[in-house]
Amino acid sequence: MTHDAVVVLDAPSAERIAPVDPSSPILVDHHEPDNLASRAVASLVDTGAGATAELVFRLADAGGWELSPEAALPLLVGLLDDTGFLMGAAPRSVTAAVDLVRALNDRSADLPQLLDQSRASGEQSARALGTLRASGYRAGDLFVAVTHVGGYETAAAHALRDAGIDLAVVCSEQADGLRVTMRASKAFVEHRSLGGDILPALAEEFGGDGGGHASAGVAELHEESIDEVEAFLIAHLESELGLTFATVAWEQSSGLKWLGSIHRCRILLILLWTAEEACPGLCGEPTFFGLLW
Ligand SMILES: [Mn+2]
Repeated sequence: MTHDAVVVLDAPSAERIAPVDPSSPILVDHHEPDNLASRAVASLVDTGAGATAELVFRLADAGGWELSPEAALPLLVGLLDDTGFLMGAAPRSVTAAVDLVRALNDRSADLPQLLDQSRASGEQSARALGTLRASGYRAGDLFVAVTHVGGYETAAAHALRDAGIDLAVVCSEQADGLRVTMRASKAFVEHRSLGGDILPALAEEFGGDGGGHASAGVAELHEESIDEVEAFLIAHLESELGLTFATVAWEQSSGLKWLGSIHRCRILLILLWTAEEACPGLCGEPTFFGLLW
């Protein structure tokens, strides 16, 4: 196939677009830069952009190209979907969205069905199973959860994030290893970037590819054991952050313990009462038990 140029969109590494392997691509991306950045002949990379669609919009805008409704529609869907409907988006992303809405014209009627957010049933069970299967770690205010699902990894990660977990790690088995999907809180990102630090470190340890954004990313690892990945990740986080993680297991609260001991007292009393009934005088005055009861 002959071509003048290869434009790579929304992918920072050659591994992410394999088996395509362009030697000198034009790169448009908003992920943390990886190995495609050094071989690109021209690039528009901005990790502050809400979506790669926003960068395409900026190119069109800067070039003075007219945005047809047919072009504006997918760009707007990309921008809204990638930013979670502009939740926490930068002013520049919001401005781009407004311009794209304006360019929609009669295609605006197509928007609702393209942005349908109702959850598929598989997504619901991934959220539930991912949460139930999670093992938890805590260091001070920082919570980490590691879990595994069969699919809808992103949904499972969001469920854990919704529950207040700072670093949600969702593993899923693939034909040749594990996919590890991560989402992180702002508090976590202040320490380390998922796409810049954590996921590449996993890929380096186990082989494969890892990257993405500061707070969201994925690694495809040549490793089948979730336990191995989990152990390495926690040890890596401990050495990188200078923290010690404790596993979070279910602990009986002191109130419940107290209720438990009351329950044990009652069982003891019933036993004594029964003994007293069987052999009167064995435990002293029966009315004493009656009062206690
Ligand atoms: Mn994106």
